[in-house]
Amino acid sequence: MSGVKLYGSPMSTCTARVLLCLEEVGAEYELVPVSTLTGEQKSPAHLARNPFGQIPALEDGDLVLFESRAISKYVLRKYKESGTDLLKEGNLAESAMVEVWLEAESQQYNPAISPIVYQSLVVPKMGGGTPDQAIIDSSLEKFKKVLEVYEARLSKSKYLAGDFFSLADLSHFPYTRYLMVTPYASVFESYPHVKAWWEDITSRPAFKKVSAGMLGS
Ligand code: GS8
Repeated sequence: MSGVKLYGSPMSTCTARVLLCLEEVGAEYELVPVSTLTGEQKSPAHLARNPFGQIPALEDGDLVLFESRAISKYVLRKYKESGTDLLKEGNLAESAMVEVWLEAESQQYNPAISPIVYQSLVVPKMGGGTPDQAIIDSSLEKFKKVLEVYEARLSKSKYLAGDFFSLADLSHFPYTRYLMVTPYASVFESYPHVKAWWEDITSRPAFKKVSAGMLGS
């Protein structure tokens, strides 16, 4: 069976999410570089893969997918024979909890954390611009409220969806990884269960490998 092709950049958060899944299941894959630094994601060739002109996109024969969370589920389903079960689809309640915390990641956690990362890492690095402190401060307030919910959850179960590692945990990695190289990493110090969870998930070999390809490692 030939491997799948992932179009993206190892330093991009959404590409990293899919790379983690591919690594967790031990899939054979090719990472085809598409650089957002040169605007390649808007080229006709890439627009044919992702009509929104963004990375990542995945090609598996004639099947072409975009949206990193949807691609991640496809990868985990395709390679479920690997024995790595990060979706728990054999159990109705467990799989529902995976979905709940995946939604929490994309609808609550990500909107709060991403402006902090964007302002403090991307703005100065990419254009040499000055971070907007008002955006950082209001996002930090929002993020702390989200972390309070996570702290309560993780004081009851080892991982987000239950006492098992899942795609829900994995999906939080890319933006949190970048938060940890900003001056705001210390925000986690006030949430001991969240901090312990972060230390646990980042000790996984797949996380170490994908992290090494990201900025600031
Ligand atoms: C978001 C993709 C995205 O924002 C997903 O795949 O999950 N919901 C989508 N991609 C970014 C890089 S993420 O680090 C991107 O392609 N940015 C360049 C652009 O928008 O032109």
